[in-house]
Amino acid sequence: MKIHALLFIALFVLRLSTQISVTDRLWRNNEGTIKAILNHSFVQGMASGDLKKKNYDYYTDQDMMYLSYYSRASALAGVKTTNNSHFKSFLRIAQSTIVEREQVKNKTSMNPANIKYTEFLTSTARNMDPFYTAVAIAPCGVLYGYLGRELAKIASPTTKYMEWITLYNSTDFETEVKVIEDLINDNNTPVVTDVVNKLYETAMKYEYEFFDAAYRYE
Ligand SMILES: *[C@@H]1O[C@H](CO)[C@@H](O)[C@H](O)[C@H]1NC(C)=O
Ligand SMILES: *[C@@H]1O[C@H](CO)[C@@H](O)[C@H](O)[C@H]1NC(C)=O
Ligand SMILES: *[C@@H]1O[C@H](CO)[C@@H](O)[C@H](O)[C@H]1NC(C)=O
Ligand SMILES: CC(=O)N[C@H]1CO[C@H](CO)[C@@H](O)[C@@H]1O
Repeated sequence: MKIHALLFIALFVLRLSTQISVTDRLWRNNEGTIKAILNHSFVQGMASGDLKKKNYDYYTDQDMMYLSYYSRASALAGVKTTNNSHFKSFLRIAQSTIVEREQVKNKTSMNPANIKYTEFLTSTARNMDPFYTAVAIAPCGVLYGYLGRELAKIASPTTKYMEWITLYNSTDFETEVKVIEDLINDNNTPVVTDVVNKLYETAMKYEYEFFDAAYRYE
């Protein structure tokens, strides 16, 4: 009787744990970094409006340069995948992040945090299976959706950064993020291995450094 009860509980727990998607699990594993990003003066400064315009402009330029690599990493994963549904998703992500030349004002060169992050994305896309590229590019989108929603709740109505907040708080952006999450969750590799965890964690830490570098720019 007791053994049956234990077995039942064990099966129930197993079922519960498998119901958590891979992306939710990765998110939970990185909550410390995510909270630190939300609390960062750069991010909070966008909501309050206290962030200096000079730092925001610098960030935007860095972000455009970043996206041009992000877009190519996704396209490369698309070229490598043999699954047609994944192929479409990767190309959709690549297409939606294409940066036009005039969008990069290029008053500055890429900072070390940006170089590190984009080299990480490029080498993941070159050297690993497409699934791992999906994991490496996920934190950027998932994080921005979260920041958009959180900042929308606390933003000063007069902040000059409302455009950024509404962009990432939008349902359109949420739909784009879902494309990336589905690539990960619909895969035949539903377990969070050390490699998967490390890729996600690395990208999330680079997200922190990216905001931090823009905040420190003088
Ligand atoms: C939040 O940021 C403030 C100021 O930047 C810092 O003093 C504080 O330690 C941070 N809190 C957390 C939980 O990261
Ligand atoms: C954020 O999104 C929610 C849900 O779509 C919406 O109700 C709210 O008005 C948005 N806020 C801003 C500042 O964009
Ligand atoms: C392609 O991926 C989709 C979604 O993950 C899956 O449902 C489908 O079975 C895969 N197709 C092949 C041929 O592996
Ligand atoms: C559009 C453009 O001129 N981009 C340049 C910006 O600066 C980096 C170096 O930091 C170049 O690699 C880009 O070509």
